[in-house]
Amino acid sequence: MINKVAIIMGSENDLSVMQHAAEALKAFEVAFEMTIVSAHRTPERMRTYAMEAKSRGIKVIIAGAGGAAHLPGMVAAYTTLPVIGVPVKSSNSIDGWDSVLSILQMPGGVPVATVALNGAKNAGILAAQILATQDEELSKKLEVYKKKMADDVMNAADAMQPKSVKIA
Ligand code: RP5
Repeated sequence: MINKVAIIMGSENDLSVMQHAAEALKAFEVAFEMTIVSAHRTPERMRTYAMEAKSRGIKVIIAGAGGAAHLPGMVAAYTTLPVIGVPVKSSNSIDGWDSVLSILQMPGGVPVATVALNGAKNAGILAAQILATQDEELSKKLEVYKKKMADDVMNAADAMQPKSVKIA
């Protein structure tokens, strides 16, 4: 099976956040690969990885990084694949805003679809939704997922409603 999504991260220490993207993709049975690609510690690996991803069959790249989080933007510079950026609150983050703004504020021309701080779950779901534009079976799985979310809310709302009290 060809991996359709690549999950990359700047450090093994990002894994506790980035694994949520992997879990989302697993839930929708989307084949993915996951590895460490550091923009500043392995710049040549980053360049090669980004340039070769498309020819290997990858359709979407999810890239997570913390602090001065340049990995998603630099990967986006080397590929025409959609790149989803996950700002990670890491050991070198000030408060997380550094990672958010580093990934979010890409100059015009090189987009990175940025999710919330530590929002790797949404990155996985968004990657599945991008693939689902060309995959009706996957689209149906996403519809089921959304329906379950709505059902869960309605069940919680029902449980919250005060039951009528019988007065003796
Ligand atoms: C970034 O620096 C990584 O994405 C990580 O979030 C952060 C800190 O890296 P480590 O020092 O924990 O390896 O490149």
